[in-house]
Amino acid sequence: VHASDGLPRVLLTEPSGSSAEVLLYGGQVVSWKNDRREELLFMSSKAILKPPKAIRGGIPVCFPQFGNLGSLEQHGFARNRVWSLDNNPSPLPSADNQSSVDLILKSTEEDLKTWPRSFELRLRVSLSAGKLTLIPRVRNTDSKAFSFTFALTNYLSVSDISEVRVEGLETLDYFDNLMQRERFTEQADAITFDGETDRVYLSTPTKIAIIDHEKKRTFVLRKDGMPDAVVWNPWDKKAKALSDMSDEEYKTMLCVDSAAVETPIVLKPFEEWKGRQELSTVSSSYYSGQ
Ligand code: TA6
Repeated sequence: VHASDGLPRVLLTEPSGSSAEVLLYGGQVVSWKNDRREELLFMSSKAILKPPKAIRGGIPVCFPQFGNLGSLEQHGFARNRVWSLDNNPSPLPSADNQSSVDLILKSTEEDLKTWPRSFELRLRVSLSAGKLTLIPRVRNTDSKAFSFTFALTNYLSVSDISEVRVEGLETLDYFDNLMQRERFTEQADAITFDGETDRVYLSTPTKIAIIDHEKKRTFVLRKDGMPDAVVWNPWDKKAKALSDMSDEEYKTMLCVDSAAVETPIVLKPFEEWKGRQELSTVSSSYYSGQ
């Protein structure tokens, strides 16, 4: 763990030359570089890497509430807390030639005031050639059941949002956050972007492809335990309104989140929920929807 700018972080590397950086603040991945040292995640040039502000980029963890669907601050408080290294992670099969770190956030007296449930939130971040895997787990350490909503907000770096296509969400139902969460059904071909987009797609398939024509790169998101997917681009007006995003940066980012939003996850005492997401990149010429 090193702390160049006062923020302790873990640097993961693996033999083929890719790397990832995870901050203890927010348990947040803030960088994922491929074997050619290209940064694959978006990080705003105006991101504020200082508590209690959420960091505008990388992969923020939204827990125990996605969005402003409940009484907590937007996206809950896990991304605004300092996590710890989890020295005794419950045994998770760790595949070989992986480089990984286990982080943990436990409920504090302070948090119990705003969200009166005691929990242990764990996150394993694993790096292997061409793949970044996140395994979140939530254990109910309380004496009564509780429910929560959850998301991993993947800020993907793209060359030009107007050249990006998303495949895998065709014909699905979605809530449109720009239309008071009214429910719509996606049309039958890939999603493209020409304006502010803020949707929660429901019961998505396990694989979603984000195809960046210019960079000839396709991100493939595979997920389990998180049935929904959020697709967000603020576009120009909303980007101008965000103090931690410069006016033009919306053109080079797209959020595609693994999420459990429509149906909150319910845990009985001592039960544990486990999610999983794998982000990988393939060259778009190679990717033909397989
Ligand atoms: O991911 C969708 C969303 O809820 C958008 O409505 C937008 O608010 C975005 O999250 C970013 O939220 P944040 O609190 O990180 O500024």
